[in-house]
Amino acid sequence: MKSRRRLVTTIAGGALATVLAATLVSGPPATGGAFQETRASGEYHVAGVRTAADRTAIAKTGAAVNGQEDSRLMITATAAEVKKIEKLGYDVVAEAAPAKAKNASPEAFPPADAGYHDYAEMTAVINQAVADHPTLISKQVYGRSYQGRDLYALKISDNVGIDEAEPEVLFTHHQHAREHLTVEMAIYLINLFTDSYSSDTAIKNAVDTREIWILPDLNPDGGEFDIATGSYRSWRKNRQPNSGSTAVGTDMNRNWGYKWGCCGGSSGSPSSDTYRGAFAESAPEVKAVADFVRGRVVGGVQQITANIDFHTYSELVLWPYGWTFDDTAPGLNADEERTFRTLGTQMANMNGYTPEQSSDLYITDGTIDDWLWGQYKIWGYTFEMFPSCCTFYPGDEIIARETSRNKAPVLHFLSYADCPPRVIGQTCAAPGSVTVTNPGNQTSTVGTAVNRTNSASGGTAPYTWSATGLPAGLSISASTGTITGTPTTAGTSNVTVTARDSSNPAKTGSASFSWTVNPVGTCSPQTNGTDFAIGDHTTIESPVTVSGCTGNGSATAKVAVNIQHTYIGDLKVDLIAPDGTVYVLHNRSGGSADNINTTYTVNLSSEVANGTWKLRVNDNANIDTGKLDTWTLTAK
Ligand code: 0X9
Ligand code: CA
Ligand code: CA
Ligand code: ZN
Ligand code: CA
Repeated sequence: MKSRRRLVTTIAGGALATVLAATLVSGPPATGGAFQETRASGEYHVAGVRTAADRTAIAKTGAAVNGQEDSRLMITATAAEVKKIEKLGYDVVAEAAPAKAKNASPEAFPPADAGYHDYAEMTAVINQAVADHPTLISKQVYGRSYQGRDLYALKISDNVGIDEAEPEVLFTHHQHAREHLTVEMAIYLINLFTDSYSSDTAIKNAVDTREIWILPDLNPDGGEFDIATGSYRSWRKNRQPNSGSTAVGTDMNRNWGYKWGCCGGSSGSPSSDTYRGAFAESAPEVKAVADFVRGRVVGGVQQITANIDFHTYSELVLWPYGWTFDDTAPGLNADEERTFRTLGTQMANMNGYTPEQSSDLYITDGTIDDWLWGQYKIWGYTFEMFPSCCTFYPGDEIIARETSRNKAPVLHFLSYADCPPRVIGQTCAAPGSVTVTNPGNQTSTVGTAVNRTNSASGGTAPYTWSATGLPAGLSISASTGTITGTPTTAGTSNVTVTARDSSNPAKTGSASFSWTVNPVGTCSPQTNGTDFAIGDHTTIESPVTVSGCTGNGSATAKVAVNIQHTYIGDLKVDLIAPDGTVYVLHNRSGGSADNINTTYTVNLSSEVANGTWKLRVNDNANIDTGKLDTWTLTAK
């Protein structure tokens, strides 16, 4: 088996000694100064930790596991959690508080780390990107943090203003306040996809064929709190108070609504750094993202296919599940596990991280990747970024190197987002489709009622029908596909009717046509769009009223007829003038052919145009039947 980098010492002895300058514990170390009342936990390492079972036992106390170096496990823990870990028989050692130059201006990074972006600086970068590339990137506010900060989602794609049928890929950043490098990762991706679009064909291809969502800062309150005093506070959670406790904050990555709190992978104690919250999605910042993801269900189909959730640190590529040690479990079969592992390993080979199932670290429950997969089968990965160990606060000089390090894996990931199982040679079966009969272009008149039924085949009936672009006054019945109503405004609309397989919502079909609504009282084409059933041995008559014309009809008048019938040799079709004159359009020709979809030219120069005309259809034989769908008379 491949040696796991993160379990191997990678820091030179001197650096290690500095990082681990530590004293044996006798209570939480003093960090946080003026904000001591909210700072229930401190930084420690636990000695003699080697297995996922060890780490899970320690995580179960509620301590947040930050990373591992040799047999030392870095944690953030309350005094009570430290006691529990000691009871398990481990030695717990407090870390020295990180020494960083104080910063004079509040809510900004210390001068030595000025290359990092606080919330305001991140917002400015986003706004600049949108201003520079308005056709490629758009910004929306998908919610507000507990303290009221705007939560931003950036969409990046060609035709960014249109919701196209392209795989949507979600990048999420900064669930954990102190993991500031993840915001830099978001900024790197935003700039990469926009600034390099016209010069880098791989970028252009990714942007053109995908709809990329970047949520750059899931936890702005926590991030601002972490830097607010000029000394890092090592804050992890959001900044939402907890009723009945002085301890602040929920661990957002234990608050998602799939197997929330199931498995000892989170804490029920508000003072814990892995506090799961009072209920799933109790953190407004988690609820906002979850609502955003739910909002990407369009026509019953989740549009987002894949996600990377960025964290620090440990240099890992992780995949579900976190709630169980088992590689496969309900909702995650062997092929899916192999897909996760293969794509995860390929990405790790590109950035030099270590690939593993997330529970190989320790059991977690209520994490974003388990939720995305468990709820929506979104291929969700967690990246733990630089360093391999042991700090959340690497200097700003590493930002460019450690963000661009993920360019290749992110592009690779995007290239498979249409169908991740392709990575193991599988295809993603096309859902199939429903065929909607195109009714042809439609005409009607303001104030005259319309009633036309659409038809479809393939898929599983009954279909769910919808339509876009219907003329004002008309609507479609979701269960029958019948368009009814009375047009209120003259004009031409482009209508698309869609039928959706009732048992497989991914299976759809649609037809597009134009619908012209003529004003009343002008000499305009007249349509009867009401369906008339044509039974065996029956005659039906469908009227239209022409008004606003002067004199007689045209020598080349048009009669457009749309009949659905399974044997047109049964049919005689006549146009009857207002005075009763009969013009034969179709007389039992065509044998067993289906449907009449024909525009006839008729000499109406001896007929007064105005008045009520009829289309008469007679069926004179058994077995085959149909309906008059629609017909239009252009008398002049
Ligand atoms: O504990 C976490 O939430 C992540 N580590 S961190 O140090 N950034 O806090 C790891 C989560 C791993 N589990 C899953 N991704 N399911
Ligand atoms: Ca697009
Ligand atoms: Ca889309
Ligand atoms: Zn994290
Ligand atoms: Ca018949």
